[in-house]
Amino acid sequence: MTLTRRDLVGASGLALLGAAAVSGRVQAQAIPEAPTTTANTMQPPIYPTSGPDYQPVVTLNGWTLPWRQNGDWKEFHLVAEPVEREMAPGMIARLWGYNGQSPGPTIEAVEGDKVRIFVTNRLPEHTTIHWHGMLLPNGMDGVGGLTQPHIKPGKTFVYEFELKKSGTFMYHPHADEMVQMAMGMMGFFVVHPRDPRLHRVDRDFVFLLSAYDIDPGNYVPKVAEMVNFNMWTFNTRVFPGIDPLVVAKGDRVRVRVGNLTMTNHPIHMHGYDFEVTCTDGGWVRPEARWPEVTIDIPVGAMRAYEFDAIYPGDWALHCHKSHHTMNAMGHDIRTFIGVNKRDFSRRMKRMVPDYMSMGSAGMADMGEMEMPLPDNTLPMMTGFGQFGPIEMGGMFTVVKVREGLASRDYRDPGWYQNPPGTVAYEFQGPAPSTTRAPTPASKVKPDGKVDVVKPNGQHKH
Ligand SMILES: [Cu+2]
Repeated sequence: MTLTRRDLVGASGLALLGAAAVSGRVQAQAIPEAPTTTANTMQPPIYPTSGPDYQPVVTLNGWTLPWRQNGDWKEFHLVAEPVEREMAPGMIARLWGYNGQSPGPTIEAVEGDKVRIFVTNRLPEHTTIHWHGMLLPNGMDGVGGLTQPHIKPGKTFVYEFELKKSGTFMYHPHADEMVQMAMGMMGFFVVHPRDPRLHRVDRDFVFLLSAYDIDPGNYVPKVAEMVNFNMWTFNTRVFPGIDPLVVAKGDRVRVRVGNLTMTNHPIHMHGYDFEVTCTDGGWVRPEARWPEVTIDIPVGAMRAYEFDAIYPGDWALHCHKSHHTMNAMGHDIRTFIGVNKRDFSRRMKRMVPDYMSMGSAGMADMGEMEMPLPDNTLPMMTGFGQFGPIEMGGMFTVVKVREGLASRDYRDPGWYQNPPGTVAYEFQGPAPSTTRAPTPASKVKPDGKVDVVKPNGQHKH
């Protein structure tokens, strides 16, 4: 892991042995280190070395927060601070996050654990952390003003609670929420069952949906935006910057998706059907599950789905709102399909040499061309696969199911080698006839009236 250590108060592990018996208020000198990372690719999961066994989650383009056992307590340290996040090669966003990145690190623990979470505020304004979905004492719920005083800049607060149930939860500020969430402050909190056999899977992926409005050439999101976001992300990354989900054939796989944007996202996975097995409210009873290929993730909610990875391949996983698989898109683009723009382009090029007309036959040409872009933005449709341009952006990645991967191997295996004879192919026989029956039954006349041909051949105006 590319972690660097930031020891805020100079407390060493040895000095803390005396604090092992602490059961209530924690002493000031006992703040654990706050690990930090600038990595934007998936860091190896942290396997449990003591206590109940569990299959740790992997965070797409993210990492898991190391903790310290202190007596009965698992201690974590989150630092709210400004961060830089590369959304994909070619674009950096200046955001707020936790411990060096947005989203913050995934917190992982076991049902029944007592957790003590130190939160240090290095932002220019106050903050809090709300533990979304957790059952906890009211005063630990993290709603600034309602359940606790705000954490002022430079201050550290302590949250302490027992993990009453396993499941998938999120954390985010409940202070100046519009700004702080629009700036990227959020993370996952996964609680594993105490019984290692319950809900066991072989691979367990987590990612958060977040959205930003960053104009080309800018670095900071517009925080007042409510509707017109242009960067639709998995864990604050966009395609082609999103890690693939690498899976061994035969694995039982879980994908946990949380939505902290301001709209719903129908998450669709190709090649499989699957079932929702967990929401942020808890596990779904087996008799209450039904098959799906697309799961709508409501705003402020989490859905986890599971499948048996029996079909090898490179299977697309994406939001089904097609505008959400685009990067930095201008919504004022007109539709030019069917319009001949040759004359117009020639005249425009005389005035603007870089001018490029597009869209007369659709917009697929945008996926192929390397247009000159302003600084710090990304092409709207991009990414190349083994057969050509993928023409995607935003909320899109690939589930790579392969035979014979080692259980802890998450490295990108490259493109799928399809068995011979199993790829769609070009027809090589005689060209199809171009004569077709005339189908239009109406046409617009020069005076603007529509000429409708009735079935009996008479014209009606
Ligand atoms: Cu979407």
